[in-house]
Amino acid sequence: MSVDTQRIGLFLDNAARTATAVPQFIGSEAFDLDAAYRIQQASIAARLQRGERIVGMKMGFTSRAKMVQMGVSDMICGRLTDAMLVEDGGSIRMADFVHPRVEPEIAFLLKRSIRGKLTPLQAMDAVEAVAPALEIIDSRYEAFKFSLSDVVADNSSSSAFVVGAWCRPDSDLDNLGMVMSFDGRAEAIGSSAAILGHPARSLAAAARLADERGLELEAGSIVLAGGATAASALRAGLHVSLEVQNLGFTGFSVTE
Ligand code: OOG
Ligand code: MG
Repeated sequence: MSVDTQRIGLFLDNAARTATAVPQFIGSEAFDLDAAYRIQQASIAARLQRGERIVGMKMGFTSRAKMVQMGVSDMICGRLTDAMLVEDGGSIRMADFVHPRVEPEIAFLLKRSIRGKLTPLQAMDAVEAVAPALEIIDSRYEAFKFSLSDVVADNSSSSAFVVGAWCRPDSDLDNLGMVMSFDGRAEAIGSSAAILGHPARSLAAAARLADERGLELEAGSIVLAGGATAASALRAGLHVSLEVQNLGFTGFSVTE
């Protein structure tokens, strides 16, 4: 059975652009993971055609909390574009999303391209800076329900992200406290250790996934290591902030 990856890619891109929920691909419409990454590529091509620029990659399902929340158990990746980047302290509009959620993450900035099989230490060697980050995920599927292939096709729910001030990568990242707050009250508390035991492992996995899927992770790219806790639903009026021990703060507001 051949899958029309181009058509589905444009369909999902349109769902994202118009903030419209769509049904999952089930039964005879279902496709495998290879097709899902080709669909993701087709949806990204549509963004590039509109003038967006790739700025990096996000890793998904790198913590148990995320895997359990979404009922999947494999790591995935998605692409980040400049249009998804929200200024630190800036705001997003609920109207631009279907049913957005937010999760606390750690971001890496690369000074060299990485690709293929690397140890976490080798991957860290290519890091220019690290920062606290909040990822706003927004599945285009109804009720935020999907199979692994569905979510990969939907660019792994990428929709927006906020990155705090960059820090030198010398502080050890292996067990940093992470507190995500809603209106100043702790909403989710975790540790960077929740991300594969150490976020550098997620970076090494990103290099491997990029290689497997023919993607580039060039110098200057941002890599989001994956949510350290389950994601929380957003609503208009909220102010969201994240403090990561030793790395500092980031945050944003939500309007209607
Ligand atoms: C898929 C994206 C997963 C993460 O950090 O684990 C992800 C989703 O949960 O909708 O971004
Ligand atoms: Mg994420």
